[in-house]
Amino acid sequence: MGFWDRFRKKNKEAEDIAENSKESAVEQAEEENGDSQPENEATSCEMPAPEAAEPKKTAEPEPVSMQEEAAEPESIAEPELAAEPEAAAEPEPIAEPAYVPEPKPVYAPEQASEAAPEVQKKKPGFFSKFFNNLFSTIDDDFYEELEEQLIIGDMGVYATEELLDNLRDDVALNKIHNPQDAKEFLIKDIKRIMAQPEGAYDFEETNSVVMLIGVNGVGKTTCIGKLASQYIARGKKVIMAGADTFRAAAMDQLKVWAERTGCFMVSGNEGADPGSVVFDAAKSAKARGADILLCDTAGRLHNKKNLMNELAKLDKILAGELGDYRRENIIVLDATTGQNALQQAKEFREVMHIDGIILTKLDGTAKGGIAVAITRELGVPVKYVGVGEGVNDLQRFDPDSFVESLFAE
Ligand SMILES: Nc1nc2c(ncn2[C@@H]2O[C@H](COP(=O)(O)OP(=O)(O)O)[C@@H](O)[C@H]2O)c(=O)[nH]1
Ligand SMILES: [Mg+2]
Repeated sequence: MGFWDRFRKKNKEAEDIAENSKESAVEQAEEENGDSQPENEATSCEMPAPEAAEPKKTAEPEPVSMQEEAAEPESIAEPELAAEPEAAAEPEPIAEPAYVPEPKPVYAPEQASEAAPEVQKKKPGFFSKFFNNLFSTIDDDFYEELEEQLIIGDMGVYATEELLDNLRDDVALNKIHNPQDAKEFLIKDIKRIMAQPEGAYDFEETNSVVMLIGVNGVGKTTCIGKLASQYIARGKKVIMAGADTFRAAAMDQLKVWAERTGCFMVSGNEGADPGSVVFDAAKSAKARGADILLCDTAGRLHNKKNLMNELAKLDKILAGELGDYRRENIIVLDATTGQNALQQAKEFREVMHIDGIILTKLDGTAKGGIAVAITRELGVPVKYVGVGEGVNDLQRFDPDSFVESLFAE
């Protein structure tokens, strides 16, 4: 059986397993929730207590808690949405050959400000071994093996084919015989795919509302906290909207970040209509003259259209209430989930415009290729990468150093 046959067979098996586990997760959640409906409670605005840990300079002396009138009580949150089907382990689509390098972080996190930033340890990139040890010349075996490595490294089918086609052209045109020279062309071509569009971060310099979407566990809430910290440190007035009202724990988690960063947060009680929370947050943002409104959302079942519609509703409310704010919808994807992350992005994109990607947990995988696959297939730029759980572990995406880290020796 050829490589592609094996690849397709494995993919099919993986899809079947994922589909079965999603269905059973939904069924289980429905059983657990039964018919009980959560109360539709009024949305409240809360301000972290002034003694919050690590208050940043822009913390406002607001009242600890103040009630605001809830927006038109809309249909209550559907309890079964809180299921987390993504927890089902998605098997790796391809068996890895023996020489695949040990998984090591692909993107060395920047040191926190206390540490010396120059002492960044270079880790071997996912493709370093391939170019170092295996081939001394460029022949059919070289291309075949490179293709397999690019796929295993999560580059995706489209990017892999495009990169190989371009490489063959470059090799012929420049009469290259040495794989090391081919590597340089390959690096250059991946950098081309990953180049940031102009104005990728313009939203940070104007009034804007940034909504983070993505399935459960990818790191949305954590990213809201990290972003708030960065923006507040830059003197911006930030408000958080806790629109993940499906679980009380989700609100508590965001509250911790609000307290840590000294950020004003609008939230609802468990089961409250997320639309009401977002509506109130938008009103607060206007009333308080916020620079940036950060909206946390629930991690929904990405394959359920009706659930996506809920997100689309939030999108519309924000557009209606904050027409003069710039809109930035960012999908948060977990780099360790490989091709599954690409699939999630495609499904979310069906219901709303996506302006950027935050790729989290790059510290937990050696395969950064998923960033290339997503950018190539969706044409959406990666704007930030998560490289750890700490408040400083979110970096602006730097395409050049990212691509070089994939090939670093
Ligand atoms: N190692 C690592 N863990 C992360 C990163 N981002 C988030 N996490 C962790 O992932 C888990 C889920 O994050 P959370 O923000 O609750 O995800 P959400 O369900 O999308 O809101 C938490 O334990 C986070 O600390 C990252 O970049 N690296
Ligand atoms: Mg969350």
